[in-house]
Amino acid sequence: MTAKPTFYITTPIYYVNDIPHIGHAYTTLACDVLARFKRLDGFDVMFLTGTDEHGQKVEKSAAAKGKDPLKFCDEVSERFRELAKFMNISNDDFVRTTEQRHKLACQDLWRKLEASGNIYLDKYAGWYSVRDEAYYAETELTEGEGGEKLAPTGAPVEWVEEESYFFKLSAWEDALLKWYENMPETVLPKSRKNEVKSFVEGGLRDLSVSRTSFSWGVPVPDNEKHIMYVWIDALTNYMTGVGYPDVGNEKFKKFWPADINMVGKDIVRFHAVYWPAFLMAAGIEPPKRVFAHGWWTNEGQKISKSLGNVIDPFEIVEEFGLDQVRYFLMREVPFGNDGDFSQMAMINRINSDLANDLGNLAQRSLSMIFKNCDGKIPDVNGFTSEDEKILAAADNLLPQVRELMERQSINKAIEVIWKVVGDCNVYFAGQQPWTLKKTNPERMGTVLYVTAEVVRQIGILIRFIMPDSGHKLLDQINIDPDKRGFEHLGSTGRLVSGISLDKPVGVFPRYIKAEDK
Ligand code: ME8
Repeated sequence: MTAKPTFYITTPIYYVNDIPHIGHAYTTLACDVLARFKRLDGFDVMFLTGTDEHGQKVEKSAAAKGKDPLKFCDEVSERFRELAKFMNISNDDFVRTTEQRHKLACQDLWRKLEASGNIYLDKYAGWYSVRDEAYYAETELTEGEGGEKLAPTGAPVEWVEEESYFFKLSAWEDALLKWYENMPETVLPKSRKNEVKSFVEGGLRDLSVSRTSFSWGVPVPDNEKHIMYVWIDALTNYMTGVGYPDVGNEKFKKFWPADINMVGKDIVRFHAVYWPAFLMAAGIEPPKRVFAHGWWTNEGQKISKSLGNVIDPFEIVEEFGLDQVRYFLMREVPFGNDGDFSQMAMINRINSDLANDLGNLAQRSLSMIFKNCDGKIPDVNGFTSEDEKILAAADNLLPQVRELMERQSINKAIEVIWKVVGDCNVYFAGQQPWTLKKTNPERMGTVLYVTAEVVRQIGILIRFIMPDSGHKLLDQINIDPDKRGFEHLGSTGRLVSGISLDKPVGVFPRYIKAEDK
């Protein structure tokens, strides 16, 4: 048997200074959808997420709550794990940067950087933002209303002066520019690639990579006065997850380098400049792709704790349903662009795309089979050109969806699936099986067969977006659990006439506001 192709995808690891919100849920969900797609498409998948637990920001948050940092991290990290479970996320591992395996990975990477002459000891004097955990040049700063200095992100900065190790980032300018050029799709979307490219072209300064003024971090090997800069620590998690520093282990050999490091646009510089530079300097292959998606706002406003408009993913899932939220977040916005979360938009998607379009198509056709065909998938004696056209549309979906998913165009992939759902509704309405019931029951059977067959294929196809609902649709037509993979799409997996159905129950209920119920 030939080995399956592999696919390694990662989310950013989230800071535990705050509880999870919709932005975190979004990134993790997008990775889940990509990972599930690949698994269904026959790949051996490794999907990693986790929490970023070191650094000043986390240390300060723990202190503000009067908690021991590790205890504080345990609690918040657990919340991120719960969210993953709650949202049916299929991650294969969950890395915490306070784990011993991660400390070993960081220290090994550090040693490699030191041994290759890429790290030196000096003194740092400059601006630092704890909120962003980032260093800024004087020229990048702006002035706040009270005359205070602010980072380009609006975060406050403080002056830091301390002995520090530096990474020779300046030496990696050419290598990075070549990497962007030779691997044109290594940073996506293109606009993000242009952004990092011009940042590098503007000249890179060496990067301070250790701190001595606090202790919540991974100690620098052989100089424990220093802890590693939280970003060198955090980025290394992508290697920890596949067993680094043991590069001879099966996982590392199989999955490195990652196919996609998925991030939000806020942290593209860390991932598409610092990270590949660290790796190249250590003689390790950089990721195949860094994809930076867009930013969600809430009813048009920036999401922020101080504005009090943070969207709790647990709450919206309770309110609207898990698969409904998964569908909305993936369908609403072209992946890569910014998006706005609005209750109206969510309700529209639930009631129109899910309840009306797909839900009704399944419910109407399967109910007719249940009532009028003895509860069995009807026999077919030949197809008309209209039947063949809609069957072909369903049969041809996978290659189109696959091509779009290769570029992480998740919303477009959903659109092409829903185009067939729409076309099938038009087919169903046009064929009028309810009229055929009296005039030509055999033809009615064929129309119902064709519609149920399209529903079967859609049920399999939507499993990467809405795993539970996909299964529920397939349960309605009693599809064998081991016949639900992508290899059963198309004409080879056609519905078998004579299969008995149970009484169909709706899979996608309409959303009705509590006060209107
Ligand atoms: O940056 N819209 O962690 P973090 C969309 N620990 N995505 C959003 C979002 C929004 N409004 N808000 C947050 C860190 N995100 C580091 C990462 S990785 C080695 C270390 C998502 O908790 C988005 O993916 O601040 C963003 O990049 C990430 O959460 C930032 O999470």
